[in-house]
Amino acid sequence: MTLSSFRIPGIRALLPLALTLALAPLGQSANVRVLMTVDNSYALFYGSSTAATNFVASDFDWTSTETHNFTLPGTQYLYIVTASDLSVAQGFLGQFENLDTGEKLYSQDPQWEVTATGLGAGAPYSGSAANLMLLTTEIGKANSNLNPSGGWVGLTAGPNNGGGPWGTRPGIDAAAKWVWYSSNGDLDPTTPGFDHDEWLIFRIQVGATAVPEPSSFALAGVALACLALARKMAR
Ligand SMILES: [Ca+2]
Ligand SMILES: [Ca+2]
Repeated sequence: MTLSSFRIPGIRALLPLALTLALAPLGQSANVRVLMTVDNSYALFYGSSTAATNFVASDFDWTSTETHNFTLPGTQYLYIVTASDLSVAQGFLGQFENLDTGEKLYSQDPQWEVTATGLGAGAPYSGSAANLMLLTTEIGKANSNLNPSGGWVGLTAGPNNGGGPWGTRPGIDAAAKWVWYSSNGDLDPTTPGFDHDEWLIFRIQVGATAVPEPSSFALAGVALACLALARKMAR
């Protein structure tokens, strides 16, 4: 037995382990706190970029602020389904905190995307299998740009919390703004009441680690070194 043929199997056995450890920290869970309300109704879900997998809550009263605390299993998308009564005003107002990193952002954050289904009534407001499938289907259409908004687009901000016609919604910072999708170029689609191709879906990615932790770099380096060595010795 030569030296090289003895060592190669050992290195190859180590490779999957090293790669798994390197990738694990990027998908770590995130404890999230959401304070929000919508004129007139919403449902909060999370899932992947292509599917809604979990229902969190729904609410049908714009005057009440809801608090939702939950743990995301890893890097996920929050999905917020919204619809209005097409009367007076419509808007989504909220603040979102990652309790692990201390990050906080508002409903008008440029990381949000919005899409318009144009389906009218029948928005998914529960965690039933049918509703998860309906939302997932519409996410798929948005990802393929096959809906009235032409896919995911930027949202349009209206007044800050405290502005009309809603007044101050309790528990949400004054820095947060009411937002909506503008189907007609209206610079403030939150008033007057109008059907901007409802129902809408807002989404944002949460838990993404922009810069891998030092341990990830180190482990990835080990994996790459193993790979390079294995290739060299296999020649
Ligand atoms: Ca509410
Ligand atoms: Ca309304």
